[in-house]
Amino acid sequence: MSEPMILTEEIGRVGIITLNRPKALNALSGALIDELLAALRSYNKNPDIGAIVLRGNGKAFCAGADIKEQKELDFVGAYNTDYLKNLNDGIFAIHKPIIGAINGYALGGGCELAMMCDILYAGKSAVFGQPEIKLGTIPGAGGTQRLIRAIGKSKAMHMILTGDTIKADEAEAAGLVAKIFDDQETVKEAIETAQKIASFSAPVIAMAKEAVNEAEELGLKSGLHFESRLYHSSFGLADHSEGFGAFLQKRQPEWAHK
Ligand code: CO8
Repeated sequence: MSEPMILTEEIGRVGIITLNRPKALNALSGALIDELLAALRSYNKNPDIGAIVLRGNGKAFCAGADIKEQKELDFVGAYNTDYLKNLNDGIFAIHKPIIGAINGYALGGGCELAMMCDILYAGKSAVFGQPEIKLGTIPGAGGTQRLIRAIGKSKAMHMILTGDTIKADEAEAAGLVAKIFDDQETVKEAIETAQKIASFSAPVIAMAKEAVNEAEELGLKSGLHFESRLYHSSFGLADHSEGFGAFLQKRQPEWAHK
């Protein structure tokens, strides 16, 4: 029997998803993406899971779209099947926070997959890049859109037009990743942070994630309006009453909705 391309494990309220094609540096084949989305959707609807950690097995987080698979596609084949478009759409629909724990290469679609996560932790070995230009194509899963938001136009343009990579320390300085660690600590730290996030009220965490993500879609006025609406909605939750009451009574809150 062939190895599953995605491994899952639960620690407390955290679901850990591992890309498991180490011999191909976890390249994103259509089959791997289907398994990845199934695992994410399963955790998304599991009330025992509050946050998700995404990592890669072996020396790469992910080396991008499967080059052998993409080589076989022409324009019509890619267009008619919306090739790999399901990844962006599928991850966009996940309400629970996803922390990317990046060790080694995050290239092309791998860098784009990392940027689909909500928080990025990187090991010192991490290398980020959009090398598609060297293959005669361009980033196809958000690289031209998300990288500019993460690190600004000049650095994003430099990476995309030259195919040059950046290492973990530069990625942290540029704001692409939240924190860097020794490689062996990356996943552990990501899980600890995910446990912390999962300990808060689940609907409030989902609201916060949605509001932050909307900032990328909306102008400031609409974004502030959207935030205000969600903020006021949170007043209707039992967890709002509990959180404020617990603070005033100098005790730890007990969330009704985890
Ligand atoms: N696809 C398929 N196989 C790959 C890929 C890939 N992207 N990357 C590496 N592999 C395979 C190699 O072919 C090799 O297989 P084999 O042992 O059978 O020859 C194995 O993984 C190990 O790779 P290397 O021997 O090359 O390992 P090195 O340590 O020498 O080099 C590198 C590591 C630098 C990461 C190198 O493998 C490399 O440059 N890989 C390609 C990276 C790249 O160009 N990625 C962009 C791909 S295009 C893309 O992602 C478009 C985005 C589209 C959107 C995706 C949405 C989901």
